[in-house]
Amino acid sequence: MGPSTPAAARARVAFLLLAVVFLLAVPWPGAAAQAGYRVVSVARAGGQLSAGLELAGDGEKAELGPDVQRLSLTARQIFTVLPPGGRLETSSRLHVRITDADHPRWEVPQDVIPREAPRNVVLGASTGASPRSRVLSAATSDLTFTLHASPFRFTVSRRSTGDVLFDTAPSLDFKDRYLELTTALPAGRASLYGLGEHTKRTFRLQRNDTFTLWNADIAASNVDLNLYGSHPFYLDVRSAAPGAAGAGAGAAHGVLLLNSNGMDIEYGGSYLTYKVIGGVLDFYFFAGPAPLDVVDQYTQLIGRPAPMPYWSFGFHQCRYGYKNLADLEGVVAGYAKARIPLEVMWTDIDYMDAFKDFTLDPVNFPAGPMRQFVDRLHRNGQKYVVILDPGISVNETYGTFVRGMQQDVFLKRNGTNYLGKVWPGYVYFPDFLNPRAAKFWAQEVALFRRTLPVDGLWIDMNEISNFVDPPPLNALDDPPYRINNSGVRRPINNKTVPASTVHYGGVREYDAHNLYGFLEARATHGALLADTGRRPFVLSRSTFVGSGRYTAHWTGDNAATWDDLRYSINTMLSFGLFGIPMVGADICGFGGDTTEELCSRWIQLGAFYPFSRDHSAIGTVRRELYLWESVARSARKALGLRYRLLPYIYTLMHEAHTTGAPMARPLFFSYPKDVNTYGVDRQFLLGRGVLVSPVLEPGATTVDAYFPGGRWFSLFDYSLAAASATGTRVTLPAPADTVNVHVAGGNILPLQRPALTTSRARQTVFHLVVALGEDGSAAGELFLDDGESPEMAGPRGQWTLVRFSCKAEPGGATVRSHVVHDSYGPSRKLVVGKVVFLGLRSPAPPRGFAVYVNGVKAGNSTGRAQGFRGSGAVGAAQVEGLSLAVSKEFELKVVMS
Ligand code: MIG
Repeated sequence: MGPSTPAAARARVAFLLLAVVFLLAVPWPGAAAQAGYRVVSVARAGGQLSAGLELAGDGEKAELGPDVQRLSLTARQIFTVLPPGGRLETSSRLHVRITDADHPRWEVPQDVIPREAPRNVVLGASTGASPRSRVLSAATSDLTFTLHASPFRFTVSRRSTGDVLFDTAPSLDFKDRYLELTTALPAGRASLYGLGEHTKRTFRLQRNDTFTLWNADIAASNVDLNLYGSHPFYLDVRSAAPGAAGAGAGAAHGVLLLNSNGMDIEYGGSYLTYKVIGGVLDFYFFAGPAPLDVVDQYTQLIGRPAPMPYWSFGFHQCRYGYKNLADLEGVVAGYAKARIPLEVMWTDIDYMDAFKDFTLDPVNFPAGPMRQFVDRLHRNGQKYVVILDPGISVNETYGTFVRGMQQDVFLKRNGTNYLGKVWPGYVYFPDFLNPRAAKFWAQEVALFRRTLPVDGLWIDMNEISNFVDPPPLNALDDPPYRINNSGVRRPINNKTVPASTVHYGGVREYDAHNLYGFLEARATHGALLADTGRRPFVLSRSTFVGSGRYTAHWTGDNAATWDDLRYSINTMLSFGLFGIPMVGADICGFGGDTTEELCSRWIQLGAFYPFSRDHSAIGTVRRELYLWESVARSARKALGLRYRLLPYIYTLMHEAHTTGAPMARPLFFSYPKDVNTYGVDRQFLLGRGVLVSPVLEPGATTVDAYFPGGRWFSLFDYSLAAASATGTRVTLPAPADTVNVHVAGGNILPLQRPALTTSRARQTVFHLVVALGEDGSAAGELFLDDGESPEMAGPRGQWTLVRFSCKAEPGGATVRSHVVHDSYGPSRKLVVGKVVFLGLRSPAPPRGFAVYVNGVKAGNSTGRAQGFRGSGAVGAAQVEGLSLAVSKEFELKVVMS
């Protein structure tokens, strides 16, 4: 390292030290000698480093087109402005962008991902001699960028540990329709997650995994194929710092390639290669180091997940193939009779008149009776959601079509509306990049809701799915590099809108293809918000970076197989990383005939998906949960616990909305130092400390569960299932009606009573489950609002946030509440009626205990101690008959005797 000179601090950034360090260029390990580009000029201003690159040598891969001669690179730290009174600004994000120096190129539009653009820097002319390499490093950031001059490459490393996080090969390709960049990874030390949407056999990336990103209507039952959405983001957790065996494990960072073009990403264990057919190389690095920090930093850029209405955390029932209104009514009645919670009834394309959006089949789903049906659902505290497809039937007698033509909102190719074919036959597709299309869509939604006041909308087929294969019209339809579409390098036009289609503003479908689902979700969210004034619920099949701001996601067309049951965990966890925490798979499997046992095990898992919906395909056996007694038993038990956990789950929604934290998380999110958790994908956490360990195999009556270090208590019977210092495997009983769900010591969970609807459950008293850690402490929180105001925890909103903490003392424990915010009026009427302490220590089994509320001995509470055995025993105490106002701070003490 050479001398460093302090640079002028940016006006907003006090004490920012920018070190410019001159380095000797170090060749990329194992790289071929011939170079892609070399650095010809460098400039630096504030926190930004700019460089001019020039093609070195004759270039390569001529069959993919000529190389761009001159590139420009910018690297900059992006600083987060903390709220007034906050600490020094810090940078947890590094932005590196490489583009054509002479011609503008397609980039993800600013209104899709609003972001600060790099400053334009005029670079001096090439000096002929190669400038020396440079380092961009700030005292307030853990990420260091190093520019290597000749051949050009760059590295990103973690200042605090010296770990190299990203390390590009010199063999960069930059052509008009082909960009290729490879980064080295420390095989064995890097565990990668994310990149999608793909169904994968494991959650953690495996060597030789490939990811094609090109939104397609390909069934989720296919592993390793490009599916409905595109998320070029991964999280990398390192198992140890370099050279320090085992030490420093658990530091995570994230990498986004912000690019909407088609691409292949190849993971080779020791490297990752991006092969992209357009756009620019626009990388964002997120410093972490905790996994939760990474998703926080990522969703700061791409947008926080939308708050979902409280009711959407209830159970949903759907099917493709419900015949008529009587069929729907029968299903609603079936759930009520079986006393299985049903919050939301859904209807697929069957309700439409000849598959036309915003219409009702006059024979099987007639408007008047349908309206009465929805009113009845609403009176019963239930909701109704229907599907919409983007294609608008080309039909002069269809009002929606006529209005769409008048307003000129459809996608065009070769100067005329592009004609596709989907369920209604020939269709035009609204161009959601056109602001007129979003307006048109909102009008249609509002008109339809006057006939049928649906509570949410389900948007399908928005990849866009097309039943025809459009022949190529121009070069865009057949780019020189064929991405691995559908695993067989199928043309990119296959079963979708052709790449030569033109959007508003001249944007090419070639570039914007992967954005369609995002744009439709945004329009649909806006339409519902405008018409209802309430918090929208949108479920979209197709997604892109940032879709979580508007929509939930289901994993698409899985099949009723045990493999699909298992893989649903991988996809759910991936979408948590993508900033779309409200996610679930079709419970009991969509395609094929399910079996009683599979359906039973599926609801045991699916009851803990953030989005919990049973759905199935037309022509397959029905799979409503009441149809088999054993499935009904499983459902009552698992959904019973889900409904008890609703206050906790909804509090996780608040956490997701404010910090990007996934609701369903991999184990390493809470235990990043425990490398044994990195490969766990048959179990997952809800929030920080609720562990779900489902049965995923036929015939099994036990489940092998991994419990990270600490104590774990069953949420069904409060027994201690595991306690270890560093993690342990336990074979748990899992009889037919049982799913294992445990809470980790250290957590306090807010619960309510189960009920058949969420509105009923919300009227019951609260319980606290206080699971004490080994250190005798526990903490948790409770978020409350009306569940349907558009904003969650907004500055003008009405909401309450209460934090609970507990400390064990010799012979007892004290739990305290702290009201952080309380503007939700009804919170004053809500009370905690019961507190369960798990993991109390007692020198001998207690004979009884005394309860003190705010220091005064409580006479009216009752309770019992359970599970204490022998001397130095650990057990539980349950205190009932309490009436502690949620919005008033309290102190509750139990003393064993
Ligand atoms: O071509 O609307 O993934 O959930 O039931 C199939 C009918 C169209 C695909 C969706 C599925 C839905 C089905 N749809």
